[in-house]
Amino acid sequence: MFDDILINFGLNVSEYHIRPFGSGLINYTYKISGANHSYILQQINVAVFKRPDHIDSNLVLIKEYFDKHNPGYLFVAPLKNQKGKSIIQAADGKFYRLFPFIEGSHTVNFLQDTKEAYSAAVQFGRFTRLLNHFDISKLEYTLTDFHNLKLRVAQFEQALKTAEPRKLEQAAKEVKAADDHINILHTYNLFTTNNEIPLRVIHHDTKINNVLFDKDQNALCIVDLDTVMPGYYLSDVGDMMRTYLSPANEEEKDLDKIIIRTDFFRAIYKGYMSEMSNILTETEKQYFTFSGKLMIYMQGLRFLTDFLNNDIYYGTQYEGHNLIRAKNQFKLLEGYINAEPVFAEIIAGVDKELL
Ligand code: GN1
Ligand code: MG
Repeated sequence: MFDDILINFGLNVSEYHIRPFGSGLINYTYKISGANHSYILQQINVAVFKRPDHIDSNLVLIKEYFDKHNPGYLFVAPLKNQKGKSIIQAADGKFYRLFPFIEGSHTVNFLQDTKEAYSAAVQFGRFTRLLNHFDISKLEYTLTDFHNLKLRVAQFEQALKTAEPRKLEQAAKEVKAADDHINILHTYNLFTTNNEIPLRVIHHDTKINNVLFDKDQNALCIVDLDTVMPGYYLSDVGDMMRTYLSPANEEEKDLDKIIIRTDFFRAIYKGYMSEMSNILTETEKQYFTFSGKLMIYMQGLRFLTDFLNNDIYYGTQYEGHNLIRAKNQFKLLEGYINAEPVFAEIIAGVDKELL
């Protein structure tokens, strides 16, 4: 398997051990381990990413920018093969890229320490800060309307029309929760039409397993760059809120385990702002806490929509998996909203410290 791809990069497959790697829900990822060097091979899911060449051109441009302006920055771009191409269509017709494996790095699926949250938030903030003068008009939208809540709500409403009655019954509580929080869409519509909220270079998938850590739990760099494209900073901060605050993640079935760790909120705020406070406009800053509501709500809707659509998007392991994920996200949303007064105090406290 993969012989034809590895040959393209001058590698002899017999010298490597290949095994599936990571816990992404979209692309297929393998670790290619060798005596001296190891690599990550990834097959792009073209059902999701219809234009793999767009992912590639974005990463090539950003890599060139970093090479010129911030040569020390660890940007894990796909490697170029012997023909100078960083994306290849293999004999099986599928698209692959090869990345260097960052030695000594590992990923985590759960955060145990606020230090990890702080360090990851610094990395995502730094990425957007370093690209503050990058011309975003050069970037392609690798997924159009990816974090467009208006569209996600419309997709949900469409799914309600076509879902099997049995599924609608099973999801009645979550459908109601989606409705109860529709004010999140109204706020979203306000900031997307506010011209003091600019588009920036945004990662769009800041969950913790997209960060590489060293053995001391310092974040080394960010990975999973397929959704790097123009967007709002709320996407990155909000998805950190969604995935770092609770000790149990989106897969957890026991909803009592979904709680909000406000000290992790503080770590995200401090970490992200240590890079971005001089870059963000005052208007953008006002939406910092809203970002979590936006992203948790959107993910709840996306899982719920996929459940109603018979699991056509997210990989699932059991019947009802996407409904469990949706329940989980709506529980998280409740907890988040209840903690908002505490978040406001934290922001005020940190701002004072930084003055
Ligand atoms: C997907 O590929 P992965 O697992 O990192 C999804 C994200 C969701 C996430 C939920 C392209 O990310 O938007 O937040 O699952 N990526 C895409 O776990 O849809
Ligand atoms: Mg990932």
